[in-house]
Amino acid sequence: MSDETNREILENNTAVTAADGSYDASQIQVLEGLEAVRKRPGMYIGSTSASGLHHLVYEIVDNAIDEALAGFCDEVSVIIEADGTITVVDNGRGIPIDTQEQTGTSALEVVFTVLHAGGKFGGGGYKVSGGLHGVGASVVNALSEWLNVRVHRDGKIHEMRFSRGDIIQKITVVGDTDKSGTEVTFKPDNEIFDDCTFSYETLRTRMREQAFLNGGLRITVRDERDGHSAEDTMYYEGGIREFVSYINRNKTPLHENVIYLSEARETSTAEIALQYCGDVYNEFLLSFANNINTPDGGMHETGFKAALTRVLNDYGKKTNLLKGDDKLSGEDCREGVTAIISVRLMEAQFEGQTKSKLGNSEMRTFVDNLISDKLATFLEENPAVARAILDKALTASRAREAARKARENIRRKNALEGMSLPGKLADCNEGNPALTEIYIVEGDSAGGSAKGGRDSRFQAILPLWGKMLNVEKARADKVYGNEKLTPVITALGAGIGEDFDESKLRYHKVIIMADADVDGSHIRTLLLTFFFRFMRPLIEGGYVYAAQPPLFKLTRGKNIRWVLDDTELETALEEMRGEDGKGKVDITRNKGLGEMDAHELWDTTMNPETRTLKRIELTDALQADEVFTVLMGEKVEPRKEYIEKYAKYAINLDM
Ligand code: 28F
Repeated sequence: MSDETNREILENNTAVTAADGSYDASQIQVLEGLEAVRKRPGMYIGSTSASGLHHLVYEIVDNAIDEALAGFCDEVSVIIEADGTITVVDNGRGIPIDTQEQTGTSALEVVFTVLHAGGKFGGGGYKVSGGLHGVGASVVNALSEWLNVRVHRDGKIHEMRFSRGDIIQKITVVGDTDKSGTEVTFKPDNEIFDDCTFSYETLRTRMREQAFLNGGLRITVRDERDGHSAEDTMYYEGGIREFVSYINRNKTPLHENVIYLSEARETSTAEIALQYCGDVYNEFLLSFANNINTPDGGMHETGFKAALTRVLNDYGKKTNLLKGDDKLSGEDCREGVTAIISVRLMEAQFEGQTKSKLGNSEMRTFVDNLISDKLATFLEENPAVARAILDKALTASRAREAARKARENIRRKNALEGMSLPGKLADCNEGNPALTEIYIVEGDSAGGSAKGGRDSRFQAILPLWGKMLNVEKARADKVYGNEKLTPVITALGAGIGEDFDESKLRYHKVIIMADADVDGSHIRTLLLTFFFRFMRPLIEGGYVYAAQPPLFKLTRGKNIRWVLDDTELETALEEMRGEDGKGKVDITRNKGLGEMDAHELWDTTMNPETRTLKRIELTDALQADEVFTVLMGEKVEPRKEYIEKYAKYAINLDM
């Protein structure tokens, strides 16, 4: 509704009139309401950026999903039309078009012109879904250059058209139909949105989530823009059970079937789906209220966590799995769990800065009671599953306890006689860490020539032996006590995890020197993953480097030359062949550090004047971590995929 139209109406008092010709408060409310939306769109859809644009679609889809929740619709389609506009269709009853006596308007008109219309607030009572907290279709209408709605109902197709909230065509029968449902097409207003381009991927991802949350509802997303054509249909009979299975698809579940608990009450429902996995140590919890994701949690999550901890502890005590004063903490009970909590309620209160925390306290007791009753029963009826879950929680608890003790005794040791440096460490003379560097070398032979070649004034050598602990599978307690990693921790002197103290670092260059073969790449990946997971500031601070030993050895008679990589190979060859270019030069690939004597190692790889060091960025370590997780994780499938995908760039496997 444009401003002058409003002013004109208000001044001349001619009006948007109701059937009986009166001009009443409700019309003014409509005008002011939609005008307010256009003045401050961010108040209603969060922003006018891409996320606000896509919220327009979610609002309309939300109304269709309400119709599904009411039990009258089982298919929704979202189409990005060839011209970039959006159409949403449902096969529900169709919005009522009969005119209400007292207001002279139809429910159809109300839904698209009155703010907070459509039973989301008070009245209708059947809408419990959320959209952007129920601002309804009228906001979409106000922010659309045009919007058409077609209702298939009672054998006729009834159409109404709007522009920026103004009615430009009252309800008109435009055809016959043997179907029922509602179809809305709209073009976002480019006076409001700087970019009106919809993202298929964004819509598909959100619709997949909605299909999981509304089991049995078939949602189709289609892109008809030229060059984009795509179509996906999402349908999950099992609802949030299948959501959990989808999230766990690359993991190893502890128990075959997803645990599903639900309860329906007068004006609210709660559903929980959960499944533990043996090969993960973190918790994955997603919660929703009225189909809206609540990343900041709130009362439903609080109820879930409290009840889960209580039920597992009670079961542990009753079955004697928990001895004496053993007590599982909340995080012990949630280690390895994937859980989806979905609640629906009438007057959902969303709190916090980003309105993503559920405030209704009655939902805490509702979910708590649901879990306390039904999970306890499930455990009684499924002792094998219960046992597996308890064992996982118990292990987590003991590991946490061991980590605490290990941390304690490292602190005590530090406090008492300071860390005894590892026997294998060949330390340097310089005391100022800013001037010193430590080479972590794979294997004793390389370690030997590194010790021989180094400048002991400022270079320390720490030879590592054998394969590093597979930290992907280890919790903190294993790392603290591990005899292969402890030398690294004590040599660096800065501790690990939350104890890491950069000011205690004994060297400001930590150089990983490993062979350029797969073994070397393995030890480098393991070390980077260890640093990434337990000494992240070391990487963030730019202290970590990878030595770059020469890849090629050129030999002509007595003359030997080491070449860093293939970029320098050509020039080095020409120089060695001499002026006539006839000299025979042998090229061999450097098999490993052990091939070089101490002098060569110094000259090519350790001498600050002539060496090349690669500083490790966080991305390198992150990639190492991902490579590590895939290559070292339990699942064979992702590893196979990764190797197939990267095999042709063998070098990438070498990080
Ligand atoms: C593509 C978007 O908006 N679908 C909708 C309905 C159905 C009814 C309804 C909607 C009741 C009084 C507010 C039909 N028959 N899809 C949609 N489908 N709204 S929105 O009623 C409107 C509310 O005013 C409906 C009987 N009861 C309700």
